[in-house]
Amino acid sequence: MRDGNIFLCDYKRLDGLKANVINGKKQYLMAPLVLLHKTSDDKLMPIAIQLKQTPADDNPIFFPTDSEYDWLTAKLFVRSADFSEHQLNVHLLRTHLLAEVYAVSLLRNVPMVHPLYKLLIPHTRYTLQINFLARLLLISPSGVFTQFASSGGEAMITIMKRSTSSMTYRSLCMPEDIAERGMEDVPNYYYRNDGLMVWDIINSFVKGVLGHYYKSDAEVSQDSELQQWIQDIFEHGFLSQANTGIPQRLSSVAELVKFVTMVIFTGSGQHSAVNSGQFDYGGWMPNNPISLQLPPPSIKGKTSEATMLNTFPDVNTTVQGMSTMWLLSKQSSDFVCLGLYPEEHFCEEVPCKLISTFQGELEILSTVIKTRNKSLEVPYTYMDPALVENSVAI
Ligand SMILES: *[C@@H]1O[C@H](CO)[C@@H](O)[C@H](O)[C@H]1NC(C)=O
Ligand SMILES: CC(=O)N[C@H]1CO[C@H](CO)[C@@H](O)[C@@H]1O
Ligand SMILES: [Fe+2]
Repeated sequence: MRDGNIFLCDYKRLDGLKANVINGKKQYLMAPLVLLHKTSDDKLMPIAIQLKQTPADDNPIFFPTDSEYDWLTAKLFVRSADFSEHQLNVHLLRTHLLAEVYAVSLLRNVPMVHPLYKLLIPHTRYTLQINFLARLLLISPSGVFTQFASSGGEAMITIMKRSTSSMTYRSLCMPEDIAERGMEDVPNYYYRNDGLMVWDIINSFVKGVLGHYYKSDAEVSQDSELQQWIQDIFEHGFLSQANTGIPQRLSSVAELVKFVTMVIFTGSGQHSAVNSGQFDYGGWMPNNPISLQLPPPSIKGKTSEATMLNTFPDVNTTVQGMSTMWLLSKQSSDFVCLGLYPEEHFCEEVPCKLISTFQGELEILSTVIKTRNKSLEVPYTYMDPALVENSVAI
């Protein structure tokens, strides 16, 4: 621990929730704590799992040295908790719904001739449409998530409320998020390696474009349309909670550049990272169960292959999860990749040159990632700029 080799993954947001009823059967959703060890051969391995938050006699701490099915079952409940945390907080709230907030505020407050509009509008493409479909087909009372996920229905509302309360500006800015979570030095963490490079490239581009139009901090402070944009975001996206750290006003070019970088990164690299691998990692149900239908063992030594199979969701529940993840992981036929601006909102020389520099840097990064991938047993492709979409569109 002193060497910083021990990590904790805490699903506390799922504590005390009422799980769904599926096919007339009560389902089970845990709020696990997982300890991970960074081994000397650079792997991050789970070494202890406690499935409920409060220590108790009927809440054993599982170890890899327990029986095969005790340890497997404990891991299943962790992966199922991760399904809910990932889909509702990481994916739906922190990319889809935030992207919608940024887009709606742009449409409400910023005129088409404004440089912020020209810069951001391509990064809002299809976001309102896909969120309309997600509300209709996934989280409505008859939606796939509501019907087939252990956290569907009542639990979902509580998870969304808790997730909203836990949102901070720092956690949305990748460099700060990585530092805050102590993940700077974890080996083979390609999400971080690739994501920080994508962040930096977006940041230089945004700095160039906005620096061209705003020559001083005073010009930022005095731009009433820009100020209305951020105020609307603060009020309706972050419920006027100052402790989120979300700016209520933008008073310098640097603050503006950082916020706009976060907006573009959230809709592009971050969404791709949390969206495009859903089927790769979740299509195999035991790695990401949408629901589980037996309680976890409360004492050790009672599990078997049969109890594990009975814990799995029904086949007709599993296929609903699989097919949704398959659909959402597909690249759409009219995909526009990060940095392409076919609508040509900008026509002046400086921003046009900055766009072509941006595209050149993304292309280099794409080559670097493809080369790196060649030597990986499991390639990490989700932040390859050639595969990242400009906006939250699926
Ligand atoms: C889904 O499968 C379960 C378990 O096999 C079964 O009881 C239920 O009737 C099935 N539901 C539908 C809609 O076919
Ligand atoms: C998108 C991408 O670059 N994918 C490549 C990653 O590396 C593997 C080799 O391990 C290639 O097969 C992929 O095409
Ligand atoms: Fe998505």
